[in-house]
Amino acid sequence: MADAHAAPSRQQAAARCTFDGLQPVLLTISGLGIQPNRSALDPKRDIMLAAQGYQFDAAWACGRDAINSLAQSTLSSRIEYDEQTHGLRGPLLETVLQAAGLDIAKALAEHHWITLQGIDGYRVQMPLAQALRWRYLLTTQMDEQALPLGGLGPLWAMYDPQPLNELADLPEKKRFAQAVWGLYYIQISGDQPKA
Ligand SMILES: Nc1nc2c(c(=O)[nH]1)N[C@H]1C(S)=C(S)[C@@H](COP(=O)(O)O)O[C@H]1N2
Ligand SMILES: [Mo]
Repeated sequence: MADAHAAPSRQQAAARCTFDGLQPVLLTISGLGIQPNRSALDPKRDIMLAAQGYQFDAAWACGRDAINSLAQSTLSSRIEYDEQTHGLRGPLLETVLQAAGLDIAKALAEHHWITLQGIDGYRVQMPLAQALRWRYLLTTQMDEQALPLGGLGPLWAMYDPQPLNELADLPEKKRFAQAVWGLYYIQISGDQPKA
């Protein structure tokens, strides 16, 4: 699954993922195979991560410029909120995981799991293989407008349910249960995590 874009994306994102204090971190990724650029979760500062039961010794974190520096993809999908078709844009989940140093082929071979955590406490857990097959887009824009915090953003983990067999029989509103708005944290684990 690793592609030709992996190496430049990784360098670019890593270079731009310096903590100069000017850009808030939008996304933190921890777990097996992630190449960290920040230290352990500090329960006195990482308040929401701690409140939602997480802990880690190290993690990769990045701001908006790093996300926007990655190869961008688009997705045109009906969305359940207004039942209209919209154009979504952002990097693929796979691209972001590569930027965070994950060796995708190795993680797949080892049957790793992924957790997608939203700011409101909602989370989705599935095998990494499924998440990549679903081609999650870490959506930053809808119809050329940045997704706001307090709305669906700043990151919305969205997929196109249309080609996915396991979702095809569900009523439209039920097809988006695994699309996490307000995504701010991703965890990679070796086994199915505790729900
Ligand atoms: N962050 C977050 N994402 C979420 C949810 C949620 O409660 N919080 N609900 C999920 C479910 S079950 C569905 S059907 C769709 C739409 O739910 P919503 O109206 O709560 O956004 O978003 C999904 N993503
Ligand atoms: Mo739902």
